[in-house]
Amino acid sequence: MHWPEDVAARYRAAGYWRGETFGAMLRDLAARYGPRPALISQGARWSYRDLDERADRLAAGLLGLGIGPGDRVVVQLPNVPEFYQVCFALFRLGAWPVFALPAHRTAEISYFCEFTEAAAYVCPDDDHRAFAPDTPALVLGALPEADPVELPEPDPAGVAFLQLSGGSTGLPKLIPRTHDDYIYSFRASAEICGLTPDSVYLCALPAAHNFPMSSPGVFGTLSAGAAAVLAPDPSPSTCLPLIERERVTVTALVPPLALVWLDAAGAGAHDLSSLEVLQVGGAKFSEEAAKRVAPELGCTLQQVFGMAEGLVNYTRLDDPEDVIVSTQGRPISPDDEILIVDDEDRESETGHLLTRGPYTIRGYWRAEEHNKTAFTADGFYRTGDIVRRTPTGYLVVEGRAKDQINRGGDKIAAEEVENHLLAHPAIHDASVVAVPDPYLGERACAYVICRGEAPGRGELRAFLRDRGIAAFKIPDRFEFVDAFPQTAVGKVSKRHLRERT
Ligand code: J2J
Repeated sequence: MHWPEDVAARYRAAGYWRGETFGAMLRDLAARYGPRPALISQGARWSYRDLDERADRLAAGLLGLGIGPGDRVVVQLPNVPEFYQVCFALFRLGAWPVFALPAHRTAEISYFCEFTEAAAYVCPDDDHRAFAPDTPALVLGALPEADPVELPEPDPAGVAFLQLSGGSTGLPKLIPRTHDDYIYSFRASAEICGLTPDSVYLCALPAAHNFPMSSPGVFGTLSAGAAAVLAPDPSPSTCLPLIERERVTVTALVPPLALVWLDAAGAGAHDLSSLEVLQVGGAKFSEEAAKRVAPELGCTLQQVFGMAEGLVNYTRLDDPEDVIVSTQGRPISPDDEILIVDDEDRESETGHLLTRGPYTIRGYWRAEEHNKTAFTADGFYRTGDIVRRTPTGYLVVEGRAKDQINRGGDKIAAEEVENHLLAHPAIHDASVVAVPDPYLGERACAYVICRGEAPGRGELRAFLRDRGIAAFKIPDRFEFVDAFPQTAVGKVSKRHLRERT
């Protein structure tokens, strides 16, 4: 699962891995920036010192409940300061947050709790307890706190948390990130994004997602001594007033939200003059939309092409306009290795993106079989993305080989939804594919072969909702067919299905 020792030694020698833990980082930040604002939400303003002290008190409270090094704790919280308090408390204990998204329901949460043998589930309210009835729930507003205690320092080379993979398989995979590798990725990101202690980052996307967490996200913001403003939702009606009030300098969006913001900002009701950088990533941002950002919002666009498994690419703030609008950027690190290959793993101009580097995992957690195909023998991660590299080393995302739908940045593993559909007594077979959509980029369409009479579409939606899957995974469309087109080797041809729509 980890990097080979000689490679790790190289990353340390190069200064990427500094042997620093999250807990020590926050201690150091509190010493340097104590009274300055770290986290700002609608109801609260926490200084660096507040965050540091609250993390200590919560760590002591959790320890009192028996939570300790290596324990897994599923964390599902909205964008509130307590999210980071929980993270840092667990980091200090050496316990691992397992990051769930707010949209997750029983199917996902119970799976994470069971698969990770979680010691606890941190959730926003009592209603959420039902998602994981067998795991002790810790509810926001009643988190256990106690007088701080001395704790041993966790190993900086060890796992800090498990991040969620976008996934393409029946069950979501978990991504082990270490203190060393993750801290490097967001410190370097903060530098690329020009963050200083005077920057103000708005976290509009769900805090648990890798993009607003680390690219540079809230962790990168804190590492720079800057302030992070937490928005309860990403709508322009919530966020534009926050930008005006808190003088936000940088924020991150997925493409559909960027479109909505562009339209809302055009009305001119809010002073957005503080905004210097708008990051857009998570799904392909069309060149046409990208060209609107600078003139209409008066800030620099930064395209971000990243993944929770590691590799993150950015256009640089001083790149020429045509590079910013037409590419998805270049890697963070000089030691990010990029390979572009055809189906036979031969180097190719356009093809599958493979990558290896100082913050890209070498294997998913407890997924030995899957790792054999998701990684090459020499440790490259097969991203499942189809890219092209420009002569100056920038990547352009051209498509995707993995069996996934990218619904405006929300990732849906086709197989996961197909398995749920197959549980319906009237469904003989199901195949879920992406169909183009002008707003979301892609939507999900389920092709279904029924036994006898087809159930109604409303019934199928209700069925999936009752199975307890996140709402964004429920297909936007259902098409009933008699048979699926096949490939030469007799598999379902998703390419032909996509072409039907
Ligand atoms: C096209 N596809 C993109 C882009 C991600 C920063 C930013 C995003 C993520 C993220 C992240 C894309 N254009 N600009 O973790 O730190 C698709 C690719 C990629 C997958 C990863 C970060 N930006 N994608 O989106 O783990 O298919 O991470 O492999 O959720 O999103 O999804 P995820």
